[in-house]
Amino acid sequence: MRITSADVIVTCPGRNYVTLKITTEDGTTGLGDATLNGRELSVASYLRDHVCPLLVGRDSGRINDIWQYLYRGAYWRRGPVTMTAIAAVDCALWDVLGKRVGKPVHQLLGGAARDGVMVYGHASGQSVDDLLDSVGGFLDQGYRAVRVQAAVPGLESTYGLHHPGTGHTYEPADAAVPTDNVWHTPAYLDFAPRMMKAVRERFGYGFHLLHDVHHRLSPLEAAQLGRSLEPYRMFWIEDPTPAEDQEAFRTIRQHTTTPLAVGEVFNTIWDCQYLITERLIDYIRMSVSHSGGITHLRRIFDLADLYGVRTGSHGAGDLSPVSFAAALHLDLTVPNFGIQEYMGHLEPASEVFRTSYTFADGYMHPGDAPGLGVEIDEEAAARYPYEARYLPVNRRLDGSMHDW
Ligand code: KDG
Ligand code: MG
Repeated sequence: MRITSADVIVTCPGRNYVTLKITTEDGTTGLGDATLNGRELSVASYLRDHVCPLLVGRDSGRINDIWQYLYRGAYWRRGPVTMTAIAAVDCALWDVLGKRVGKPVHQLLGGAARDGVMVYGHASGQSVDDLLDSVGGFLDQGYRAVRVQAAVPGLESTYGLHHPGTGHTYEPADAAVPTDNVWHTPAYLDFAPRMMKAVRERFGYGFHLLHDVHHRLSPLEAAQLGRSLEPYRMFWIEDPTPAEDQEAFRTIRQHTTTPLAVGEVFNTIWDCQYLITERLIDYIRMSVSHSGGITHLRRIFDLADLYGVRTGSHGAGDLSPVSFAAALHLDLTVPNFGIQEYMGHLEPASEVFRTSYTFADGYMHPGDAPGLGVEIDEEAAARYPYEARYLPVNRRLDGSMHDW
């Protein structure tokens, strides 16, 4: 079935989302998420100016060929903008295919390998007491895994805390010019084990405990952190060091048994090949929508399976419900699934995106609607025009830049 149009929808219901809508000659539509936080318009332009015109007239069922055509055919390859754009096309084509044959995408991928997808929620607090309340709330809702982040005493701001009034969704991209945050590693290294101790003392060991370091430590600092957290039996620590220095993970691994997760800033199989084949990580956290879509992420997960690395896909609120649904379909089918991040979306996102995924007892399911199971209301999307918003930046106490 030929593609007749490919349109880009940019909307800001709570935060910016870029969505690609592909339409075929029988009127079937498919959606792909093209959101790249803080760089949204670059992907919108890549699609509108360079990809959409090339899609019209192509056979929507030749998903593998279109993927290769966009990847090899651009000559310039890899990188977040390119791979997010390709991902949007890929997911939209899987959505079209599912709707045309009347099956959910997970069935097209060979069917479910599990009954549900274990997700982790995001507990956070301005103090340890606040954090404990937040963790308790997630456990009461049935979550089996919780990520914990709390304000580091002495620092004015800390990564990963939800804003008052936003429930448990944290949204750091909140300013038209990036906000300056201040970072001090010794304060963090002192606080992190005390935070985990408080959580385990209050709630015990009957659930998975996760934590995101967000690329802020040196290899030896990360090794110290990993060791200091060993008594609390973490499910993982995420992004302990800046992800591009892959040898750093060998250093961390030599010193601690705390499991390591990384990948939300990676875009292709080449970015994680070394980490996986050298067995330097335990979980690969790439997202469907920043890593070339279902077609490419599936290959990455297969490579990871050969080396005992499990999946733990990025599922922050800056990936749209379309991306989240695609992740759930893939998660349901892969043998080496580990866990899925679930942050949810700020309102009024549900006015714009109608979803069919469900949560029960700590597990999510993408539903059995044909395709990905997400629809976009374009009239609602038009009510929320794009707003320039950036992630914060981090500076050390002496004013020099640090990784955020
Ligand atoms: O856009 C950046 C966010 O997606 C990122 O800060 C969220 O680290 C993140 C996570 O683990 O969800
Ligand atoms: Mg993260």
